Amino acid sequence: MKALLLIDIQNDFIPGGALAVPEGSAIISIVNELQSHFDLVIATQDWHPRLHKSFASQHEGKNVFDVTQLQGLEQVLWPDHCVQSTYGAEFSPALDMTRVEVIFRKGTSTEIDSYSGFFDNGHLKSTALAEYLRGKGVTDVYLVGLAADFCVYFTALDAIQEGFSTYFIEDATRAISQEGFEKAKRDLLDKGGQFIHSQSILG
Ligand code: VGL
Ligand code: ZN
Repeated sequence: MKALLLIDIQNDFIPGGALAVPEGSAIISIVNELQSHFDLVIATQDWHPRLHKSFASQHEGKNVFDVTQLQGLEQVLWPDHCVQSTYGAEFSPALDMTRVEVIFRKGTSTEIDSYSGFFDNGHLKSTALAEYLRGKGVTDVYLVGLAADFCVYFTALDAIQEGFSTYFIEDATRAISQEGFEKAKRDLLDKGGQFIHSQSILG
């Protein structure tokens, strides 16, 4: 069983949004086309409380994109984004959601960030995504969405660690930093992740 995971395709990560990923909207038509080629489609949604500690606005004297410590972990400080029940947190209106069976929300604890769809950044709490996928008989996980160097990367890392055959559909993702993405890609390849192009699925 093959599952397609749509990672954080939300207004705030698309040009015009609070934490826009360059060319973020370019992936959406590909993602929409890919969906019918999978047994199961799920989505993740970055879903932060208004005063989330990953926001630079919550740290006096700090600026957006500064790096600090949070819960003993290195933390990039982001612009306020994906605040629960705001337009920025909604899925892009261009994204086809009709085949999405379930939405896993993440980043809901104020004190810790959560890039992966499986766990928070400290691996303290699980979202139960792995159990959900195994319960559906999923063996292969295909990843698309935003951002390639953060939430897609960390979701892929956990997918590999959870024992799923993990495929990163490179042209259906975009990164915040190209340099960060190259590093993430090397790491995933080292760990057994596979990088493919949507063409190999769409034909
Ligand atoms: C993300 C930074 C902060 C992402 C989420 O979806 O990649 N990046 N929150
Ligand atoms: Zn976030």
